[in-house]
Formats: sequence, structure tokens, C-alpha cells
Amino acid sequence: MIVTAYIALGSNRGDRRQHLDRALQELRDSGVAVVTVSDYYETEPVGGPPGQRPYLNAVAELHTGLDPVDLLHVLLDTERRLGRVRRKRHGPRTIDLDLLLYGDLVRDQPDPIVPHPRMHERTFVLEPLVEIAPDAVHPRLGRTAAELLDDLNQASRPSSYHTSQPGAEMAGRRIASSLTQRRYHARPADRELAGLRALVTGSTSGIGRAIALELAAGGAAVLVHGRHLGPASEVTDQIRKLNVPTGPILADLSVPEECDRLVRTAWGEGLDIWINNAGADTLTGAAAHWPFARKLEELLTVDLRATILLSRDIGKRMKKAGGGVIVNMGWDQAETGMEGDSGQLFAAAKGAVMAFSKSLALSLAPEVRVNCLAPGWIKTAWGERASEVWQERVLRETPLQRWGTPMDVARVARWLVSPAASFITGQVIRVDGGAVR
Ligand code: PH2
Ligand code: MG
Ligand code: MG
Repeated sequence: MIVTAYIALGSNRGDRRQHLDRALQELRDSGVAVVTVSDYYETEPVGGPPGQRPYLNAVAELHTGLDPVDLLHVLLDTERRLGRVRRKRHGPRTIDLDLLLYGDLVRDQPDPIVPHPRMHERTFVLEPLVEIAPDAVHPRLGRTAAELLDDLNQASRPSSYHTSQPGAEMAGRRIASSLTQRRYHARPADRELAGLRALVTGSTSGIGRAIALELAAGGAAVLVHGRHLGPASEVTDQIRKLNVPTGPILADLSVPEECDRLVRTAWGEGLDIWINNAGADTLTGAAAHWPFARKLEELLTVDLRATILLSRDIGKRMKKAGGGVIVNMGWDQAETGMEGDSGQLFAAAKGAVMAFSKSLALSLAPEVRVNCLAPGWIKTAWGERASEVWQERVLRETPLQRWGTPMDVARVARWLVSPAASFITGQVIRVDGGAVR
């Protein structure tokens, strides 16, 4: 006899989406028919130790010939194959599979107790269940899933739509921990990064700032890195208006110890997205007049060495945690060549970043994706003041006939870190208005 059963899925460690995807695939491979799956819901943790990451929850409808005891064994086996180790009750888990309903069976002794003894108290179970089976009946309570959710919402006005703001702006550990203790919104469709934590180096201006704002618009919590609190605070103020947690972290990336500290401080309970955007500006201000050797040293120290040190450190942590995305910043003309001092300087630093990114991608696969953006002529501080001759040259060299904007790059970064790009790693993606040489 084939029975309709419903299970709840939950994950709050590593690549949560992938854990849910894989659990469903494993169930199919075990011969269980997975008939319907709800959306994945971003939910704040209920119970358990403080400071846990939010869960991704879903409900699936199964058709199975297994009896409830055997079905439970399949669920537990699947959890084990996905690497779940049972530690603390309600502690962080890679995957949790709970049997909710098994036809209209009522079974009081473990294991399993059906219906699941706490399902009617949990929004993170009832919301996805109502999405796929509003009329499924809880045989003990004699109420449908939709009615149970109504009951629950009557009993407690939803606090789950409240976002707590992080406290005072300060560099350092406090910011990191305040980020991890926020509550999360349910995930609307246009907030594809909700529940993810990101850091963007050099995000006080230009392309980095645009990326930080764009990731925040996608729902990610974003740490802003810079060297000075003033400009960093301006960006965190903007991010806060997008209703996501944020905070500044200050560090001088030309100093390896500061790179170490930045990663340690930002990591907190885990980071999902790391963007190495910071680069030395050798084009404007006093640096424009530095001798070639000094510019070279500065670019190799910040653009190259810091990118390598930071992404090795964060990459190792992400791989161990089971997931993450790194994006580095290259330059389109590193591949094609550009005459002059600046061409040589950027080619040396950014070409190396692009080459390094591919090897790092191989080292960190399959858990962590690493890609590199290679912007072309983007109008930042230098472009604003460039001479007529340069303005004309940029248009001549850009088939799409305009300067790129920081937002042009940021939108690609947002896509690249999102689940939509989950099959993309080791790539250099030019964002340059069509220049092909
Ligand atoms: N599971 C728990 C404890 N708390 N909170 C959320 N948001 N989602 C869960 O799946 C969950 C939980 C124990 O299984
Ligand atoms: Mg559970
Ligand atoms: Mg369980």
C-alpha cells in the first residue's frame, strides 16, 4: 500500500540550500517518491544555543510503500550520509529530517511518534506545509494544516518579521557577534541572499561600495571593510536602510597581521560570501606622483598579497564549514595588454589575481566557489576626472559606447554569489561593455 507522508527538512550549517537539495535527491535514490517540495524558507532558529545561524526549512510530500519505522530509518540514514553528527539537542545541524504525517496514522510510541509531537507549534514547519498541502489533516487534532497555522498565528502575533538592528558601530568582534544574533526575515523572492553573511573589502567607495549595497539589497548581512571609520560608517548607514545587519571593520591590508585579524573578526559564526575588492589607488592623489617601483610595491602588497592571504584563510574556513563563495577582482586588460606604466602595473597585479583565483577554485572545490571579476573602463574616482582624450579613448575601446558604472559590476557580483550561479567556479568574468581584445 502506498501512503502519503510529509517530512520537514531543516539545515543551518554550511551550504544549507545544497544540503536540502541533496537530502531530497538521496531520498529519491533510496526509492522514496518525492512528489512535491515547498519553497525553501529562511527562518530564525527556535530554541537551541544562542547565536545560531538561521535555518533553511522546507516540507516535502512523499509517496512510499515503507512502514513508518522503515521510513524513519531511511530518513536517519540520509541524515548520516549527509554528514550529520548528533551533538547537542537543537544545536546547529547540516540536515534534519523529521517525519510529520504518515497518512492518517496516530502512533504514540517512539520511534517515530506520528504526527510529529511539536509540528503544530512550529511556524517553520506549518508555513511550508500549508504551501503544498493546506488541507492535510492532523489526525490527532482533527485540524488541517491551514487551520493549525491560523491557530498558531492567533496565539502569537508573528515576531518573526521583526529585524533587530545591530548595536553601536564599532570595529571588531562586537560587530561580528551582533550580526550573528539578529533575527531574519522570511525570504521574499527578490532577497535571494537573505540569511547569508558577506564581507566586502575596500567597500567604503567605488566598486566595493556598490557591491556592498547590492548584496545588502539582495538581503545579505554585509560587513563593510575600510581603513577609516568615517567613510565606512557612511556605507553602513546606507546599508542599514535596506533592513539588513551591517557593521564596519577597519584594517590596513598592506599588513599581513591585519589581514589575519580581519578574517578572524569577521568570521564570527561563519561567513558565506567574501569579496576581495580592495586595491591600492595609484592613480589619484599623492600616489599618482609616486615612482614606478613604489606603485608596483603598493599594488603587489594590497591587490595581490592581501587577496591571496585573505582568500586562503577565509577559504579554508569556508571549506571546513561546508560552503562559501569568494570573488576576487581582476582587470580585463590584464589579458590583452595595455601600453604604459599603468598598464604594466595593473597587468602584473591583476593578472596574478586572475591566475591565482583559478588555482584557488580548484583547491577549494567542491565546497567553496571562487571566481574573479575583470572590470573594464568603470567610472570611479579616476574616471570622473580623466581628460577629454581619455574620455574619447574609453568610448572607442568600449563597444557598448559608455563608461561602465560601479553598479554594472555590483550586479554581476550579486548574481555570482547567489545560488543562481551555483555551477560557476574558477572563472574570470569580464564586465567591460564588450571589449574583446
Ligand atoms: N529545528 C530544531 C530547533 N529549531 N528552528 C528553525 N527555525 N528551524 C528548524 O528546523 C529547527 C529550529 C530542532 O529540530
Ligand atoms: Mg527537527
Ligand atoms: Mg530531527
